[in-house]
Amino acid sequence: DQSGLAYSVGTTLDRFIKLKQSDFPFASGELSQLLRDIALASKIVNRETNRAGLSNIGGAFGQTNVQGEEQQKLDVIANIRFIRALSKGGEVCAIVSEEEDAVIDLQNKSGKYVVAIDPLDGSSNIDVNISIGTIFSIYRRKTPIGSPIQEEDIMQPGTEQVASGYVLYGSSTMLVYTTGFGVNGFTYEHSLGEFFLSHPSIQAPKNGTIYSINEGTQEEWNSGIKEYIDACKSANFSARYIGSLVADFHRNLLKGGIYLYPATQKNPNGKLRLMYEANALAFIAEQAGAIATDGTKRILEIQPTSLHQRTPLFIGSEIMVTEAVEHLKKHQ
Ligand code: AHM
Ligand code: MG
Repeated sequence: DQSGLAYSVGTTLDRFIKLKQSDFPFASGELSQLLRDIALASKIVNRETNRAGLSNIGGAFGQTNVQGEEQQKLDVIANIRFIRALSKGGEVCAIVSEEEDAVIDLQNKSGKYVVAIDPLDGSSNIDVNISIGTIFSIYRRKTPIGSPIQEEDIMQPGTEQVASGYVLYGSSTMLVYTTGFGVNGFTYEHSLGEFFLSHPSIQAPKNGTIYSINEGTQEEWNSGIKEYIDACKSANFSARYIGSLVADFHRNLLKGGIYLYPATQKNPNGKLRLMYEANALAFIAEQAGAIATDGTKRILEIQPTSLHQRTPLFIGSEIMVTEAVEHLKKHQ
């Protein structure tokens, strides 16, 4: 990091991104612009999220109906907003979204980046005013710029990410991202409409006392998971589970903890999606000194074979995840 002295807590996201461009000596600024596009879309989604409880009340904001969008569900709105921002920015050639069955080929001859995104994760929490999030991964396309998009441009393992991040729409709205040079978190200041650096160089605690798993599925766990969760209980750890991956991950990243979504009978490969949920958070976890695995393998090394493929996910503090994996291995 050549710009260490040039920013501090309170630096705006825009300025931070500009300063950090020196991390990529030959970069032309497109990745920086892409990150700004994502930040802008997240501000719009944040606005919609904040008034979600009112958004079915016709005319409550004295606004004209933007193509009927106010009447749509928030995850659909978020999808529209992010796709629009990514299409208009000009840096992106293809998008993979949780909300779309197929790859969106933007037919953009100059775009060199591929984005995988879950525009609004934690869908069961949207209608009940609980934290939700956006998760994104950015890849450089493999084939030459201007040529038709190929499978190899899309199906890249997480190790190939050039940046990833999430937005947490919580008690504060935060944007946390990495470009492979550590993890930084920004808090949104509503009245100024800006993200400010609030959590520089996030380091995950090596150990923790929080475990996050949907215990309602316990009858479907294998013996390794059962044993590990029993060990958490014997140690008097705290159970914390919001049911929004971003919120559960963020808390554990800052406080120390483990998030587990194992294989269950209903979801034999786990529930979470590799390309736009697990990979982005795994990149951030590793950059912050934490771990992400599917139980046998580093998440980032899984070669995707289909767009919406699922993976078991064990992510969080190094010591806790390592111990969970030991229990899993014992029962294999
Ligand atoms: P979604 O993409 O439909 O919102 O589902 C993903 C969410 C995650 O945010 C969360 O961690 C998990 O599903 C919760 O699942 P469950 O309700 O099975 O515990
Ligand atoms: Mg999701």
